[in-house]
Amino acid sequence: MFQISLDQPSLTQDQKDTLQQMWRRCIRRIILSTTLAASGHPGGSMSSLHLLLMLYSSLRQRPDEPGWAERDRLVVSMGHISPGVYSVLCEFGYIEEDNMLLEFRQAESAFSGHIEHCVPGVEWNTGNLGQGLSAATGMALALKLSGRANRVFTLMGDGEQQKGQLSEARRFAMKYQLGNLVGIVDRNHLQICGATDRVMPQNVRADYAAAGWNVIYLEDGHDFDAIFGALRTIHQGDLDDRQSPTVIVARTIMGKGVSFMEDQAKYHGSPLNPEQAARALAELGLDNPLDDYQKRRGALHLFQPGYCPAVPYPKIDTGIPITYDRATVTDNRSAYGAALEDLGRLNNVVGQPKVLGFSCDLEGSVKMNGFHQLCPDAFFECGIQEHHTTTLTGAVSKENFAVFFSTFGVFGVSEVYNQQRLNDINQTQLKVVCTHLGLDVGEDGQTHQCIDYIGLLENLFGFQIFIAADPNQTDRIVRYLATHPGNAFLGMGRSKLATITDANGQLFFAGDYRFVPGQADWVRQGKRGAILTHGPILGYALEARERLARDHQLEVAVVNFSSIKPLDTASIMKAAETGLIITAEDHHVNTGLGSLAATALMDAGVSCRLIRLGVGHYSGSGKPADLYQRAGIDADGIAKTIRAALAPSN
Ligand SMILES: Cc1ncc(C[n+]2csc(CCOP(=O)(O)OP(=O)(O)O)c2C)c(N)n1
Repeated sequence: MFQISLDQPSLTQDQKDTLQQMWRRCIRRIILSTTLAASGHPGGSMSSLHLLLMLYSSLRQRPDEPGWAERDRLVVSMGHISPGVYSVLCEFGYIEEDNMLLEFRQAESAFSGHIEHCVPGVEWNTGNLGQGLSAATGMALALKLSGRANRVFTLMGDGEQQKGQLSEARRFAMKYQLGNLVGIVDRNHLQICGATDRVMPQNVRADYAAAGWNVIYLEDGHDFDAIFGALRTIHQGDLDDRQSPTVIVARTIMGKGVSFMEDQAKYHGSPLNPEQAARALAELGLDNPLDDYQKRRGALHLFQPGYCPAVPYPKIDTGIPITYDRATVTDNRSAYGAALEDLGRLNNVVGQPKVLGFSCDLEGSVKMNGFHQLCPDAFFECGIQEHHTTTLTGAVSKENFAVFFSTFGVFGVSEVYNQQRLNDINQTQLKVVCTHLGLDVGEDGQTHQCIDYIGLLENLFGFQIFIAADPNQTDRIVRYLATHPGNAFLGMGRSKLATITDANGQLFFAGDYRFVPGQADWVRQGKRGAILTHGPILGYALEARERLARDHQLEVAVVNFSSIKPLDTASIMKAAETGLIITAEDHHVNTGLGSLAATALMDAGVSCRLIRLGVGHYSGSGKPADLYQRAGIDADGIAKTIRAALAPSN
């Protein structure tokens, strides 16, 4: 494999000739692939091509072992330059040219319009601009924590610099002194709608400098010598501040290499038609195999199998669960904090943490302070920068750490839904533990009431969704999360809750209890109906049940759905045997457990009366008990609904 050492003083003529030949093969692939697909982004790909070639030439990498732990990471943040990335990957033995040209943008192919990590050599799926720097920052933090000397590079667009998440990432990288992080900005001064200065003026270099980064400016981002020089400067540590991250801002030309494409915003996202492609290839003195590929593309699907990178996950000792007795009344978030502290005590040694905690200026509220005090090198205060933190923590979670990110539900899910979605797509292993869910936020009012988390997270195929009912269950779910790879959400409210007991008065979520995803908790049995619930409403449901049994001889079952995804549909069917299901939840009534139960019943063709209770509108400020009463999901509301449903005339 062609490899350039950054220890050598300068590029040799041989190396420059080789790079130039590579460039010619790559520009040919960019033109051919986009014209064959009749879509794609040739302009930006050509703009970044010299940068990509020099980067891949000097990365620490093993193409035959793409997941090699000691590799440098390269996050290409503008996923739309996929033709450029794939072209270069062909040069370094990651993929085959024929596969790329025949499959680019075809259904089922790994070679999507925006880069995906199922192509070996691609580190992170991108396409939603503005997130690559955060992902790279996460990788850089993880490598630093692991004591590894490798670097993380991220190539970004200049239009992309307009995204606010980049400012968040810059500040974080500076605060945590990520000297192993290098940003490269393809400064072609164009974006989809024209000149970057017209679309949205910005001073890219000043923005990085203001955040404290080292800034290197290249007047010609197509000059291999200059790019090599900048990378070498960083490698040699010849910087104003070696502990700080560095950005290379490289002046480039959109469509570089083909006269009629150069500096034309149009070619950001428009391919050449076959005649134009023929003209471009002729101008470059390259052959034109379009017809041949066109025929083969229609007739043959090679389909490179998607590469599935193995993602490491640490071995975590979960210790012994803490049991909160019946006399204890505490909040689930304190139980979370205590369990996390336990995990830190059992698994983290100074300088070598395995369990990491991140929060966004809400450390005390989400009860991470005990963990922070115990493991100061494993806790990261990210400031009010949730978009960055979501992507950052996702990236760290793929680097052999158990990562807990905590904030209020409204900031960890609703605010950053798309970042969580990209984490899902990137198959991260993040544990999102959110407090202050639903109306249980204290008296903060509408803006803080996260009543949509189930509906939102249900869209994310890989996220498990758990909700804790009491401190004992919280403790056990947290320990479960720590040992299981994959993305998971654990939600809880703010209030103090009594521990849940069984019909005999014994603690329900202690002793032999084990948290099992996809298994609902039958807290009470009953034949006249079944209340399906979760979180803080479980206590109210139990109270409603006791009243109905005592005062009206109506015995209904109470089933707690701590696992929303996977969902225990068998328990829903069993509940349906009673003839009446009431779902009661501190969640938007149309997108929570009630809707999931309705769908499950319909899917199974099971007919049962279903009454859905939940939050029907934005609620005001108030104590949760008062808000629950108004929403009809307190004990009174639930009991009344059941009585009415079971009244003889009904
Ligand atoms: C968050 C987000 N908003 C909008 C888009 C649509 N989009 C794709 S590329 C692009 C322009 C990017 O400009 P630049 O970063 O300069 O890349 P270049 O044009 O140089 O390839 C836009 C707006 C997107 N992909 N992501």
